[in-house]
Amino acid sequence: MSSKTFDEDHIANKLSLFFDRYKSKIITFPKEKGWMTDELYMYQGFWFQSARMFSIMTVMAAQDDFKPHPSDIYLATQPKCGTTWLKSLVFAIVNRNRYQNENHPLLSTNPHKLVPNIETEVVEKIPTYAEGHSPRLFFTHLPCISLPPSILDFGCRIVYMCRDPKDVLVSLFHFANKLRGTSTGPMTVEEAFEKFTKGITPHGPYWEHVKGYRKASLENPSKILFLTYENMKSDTENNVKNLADFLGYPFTEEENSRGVMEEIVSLCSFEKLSAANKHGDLGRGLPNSAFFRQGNVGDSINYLTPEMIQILDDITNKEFHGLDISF
Ligand code: PAP
Repeated sequence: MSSKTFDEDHIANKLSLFFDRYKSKIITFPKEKGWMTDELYMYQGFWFQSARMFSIMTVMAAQDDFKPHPSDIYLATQPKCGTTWLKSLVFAIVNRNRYQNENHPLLSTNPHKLVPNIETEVVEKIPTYAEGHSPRLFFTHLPCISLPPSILDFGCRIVYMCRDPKDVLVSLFHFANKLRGTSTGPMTVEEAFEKFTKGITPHGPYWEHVKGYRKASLENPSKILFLTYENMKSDTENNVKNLADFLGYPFTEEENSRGVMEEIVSLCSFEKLSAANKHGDLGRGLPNSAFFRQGNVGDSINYLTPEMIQILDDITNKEFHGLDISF
């Protein structure tokens, strides 16, 4: 008898259905060796994984099958730019009248389970948080150009968070090595650096992904909020206040007097969330703890050489010139 659960069977069937649907297209795409999976495929100018839930297949299925609503809120990042933190903050802000702090879902459930991803929503069968909630809250790693078009046409609100590419590289390097099978063996920092600078990362090139959302946010600031991990770290309270205003959930005077915003900041802190996610997993070999390593700014200095840092800073300065992005 199979040891797999019903949901795993459902997911496997859905993924194989998508594989049949898209394989004739996928085999024509450029490919490169991946970080965590065998291959990355280039589609619409970006690299997508060949397997796992965030893959070229679920990206294409999300574009074909996902149905946005005008009132939806979308969170977007590249991997390792603060996804888990952003999901928890927005979930806590939007649902602050629904849950009490002592039995808040964030203290027992990984933020990735609380805010569904549009790439995986088309695969999962289990009812998600989004069902029966208005506004629906979704997350995506998709680049701006690859979003299902009605998200932008409807003028849905989007919150994008990016992070200093040097720290993204190092965070991704650790994450990938945690997830790589023993047969593949760990990758070296040099390998990771080479891939990253060439733009070969899941959902990369890093710089193109950021530029797509940055330009869209400059054109439409009332609909697309652009945040950086570093700024969120250095001034969490002001950022959370702005985030609540942008989402249409401003803190009231009465809430301010009760310190509700400060409670949300504390609930979503690295310390609280990492303690709540010490055990358990998201299924498919992904431990909850893999999303909590250090949560600091500037850890890259401990892994990258001064030459590597200089090269990455030079690329970033050139690519982001005139876009008013600083870390
Ligand atoms: P994902 O895109 O794969 O979901 P994501 O959450 O963006 O991953 O990245 C994890 C990073 O966010 C880790 O960074 P590090 O490797 O440099 O330490 C993780 O520690 C950090 N992180 C997770 N939760 C928080 C938090 N509540 N506050 C600050 N940083 C956090």
